Amino acid sequence: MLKKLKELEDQSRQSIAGVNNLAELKEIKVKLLGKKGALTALLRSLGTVAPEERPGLGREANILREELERVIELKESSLRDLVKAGQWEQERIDVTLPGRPIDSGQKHPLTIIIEEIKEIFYGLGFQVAYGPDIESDYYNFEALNIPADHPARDMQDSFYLNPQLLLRTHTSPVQIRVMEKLAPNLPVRIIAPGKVYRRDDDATHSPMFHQVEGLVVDRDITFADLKGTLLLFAREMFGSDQKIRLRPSYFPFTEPSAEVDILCVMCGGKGCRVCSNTGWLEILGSGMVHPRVLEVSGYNPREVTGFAFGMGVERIAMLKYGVSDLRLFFSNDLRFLKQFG
Ligand code: 2NM
Repeated sequence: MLKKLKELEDQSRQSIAGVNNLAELKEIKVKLLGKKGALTALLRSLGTVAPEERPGLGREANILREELERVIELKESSLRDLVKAGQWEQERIDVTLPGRPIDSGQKHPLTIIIEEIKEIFYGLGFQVAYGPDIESDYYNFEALNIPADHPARDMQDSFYLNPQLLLRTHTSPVQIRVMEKLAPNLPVRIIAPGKVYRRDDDATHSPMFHQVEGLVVDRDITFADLKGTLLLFAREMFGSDQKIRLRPSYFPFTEPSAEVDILCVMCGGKGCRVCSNTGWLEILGSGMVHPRVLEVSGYNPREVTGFAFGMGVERIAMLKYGVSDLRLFFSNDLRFLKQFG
């Protein structure tokens, strides 16, 4: 009997030592110490042993039970530690690893140009004015002396929402609204940046594009003020040695009117493919505000005069950045957008 106990102890110690997960350990515990376990069976068989040997054997068996319980408990706690260590390993963070780079956004090239234009005119005492993208026929055309048969008024050329409302085709209506509000106060010195809409859509036209228009109204404003202001703008935008050239033109809302050119950004005036060998590139339209436009806006054209101008932001951006395709501004291609700002 004593030998059997000894054998059971050796066996048990061995199998407990060999176990490597908690479920197996529990199984062994049941097989040894459970109601139907090996040690329990041994104790039950004490009845078959000589009565004088029973107390000694009983004591030995109980010592073994306590001993095995202790060994199992130790094993259990060491297995739990292993599991825990595995979990820690999985959650381990290497704080010395470099961070993921954050891909920061940047300003759109058109935003950069608009901000630059605004800064230049702030420096000349201009204020910035805004107005609605949806305009009435009155502010977009009639107040600007644009006749009923003008092509811009055609359904083919403008986006009409109904017979009275359309998407503005220029930002001039903003300037009419400002004059209406301010009159007869002087001076008026504003620029109007914003989106404008025209019904063309090909490689060189977008149905939506951006404009900045400017307006000055005061006593004794002359064509010289127009020239001086636009020369200063051209120098600040395209370099302090820039030159401008004015060519006669026509707009219904100005008289006289002039297109303004700068020296070709590509050849500096020598003549090349970009400037069709003229040495000059058109950057804006301008003129002295038509007396009828001043009048409908609340000013007396016998007392005040004004000049106005308008430029396409996309065109300025293309010339300044050397962008050859207008559509790049609207394609949201990061390879393009990343090159600015
Ligand atoms: C241009 C060219 C010439 C212009 C005129 C006015 C207003 F409202 F004062 F009459 N605003 N903008 C103007 C004049 C715009 O763009 C090519």
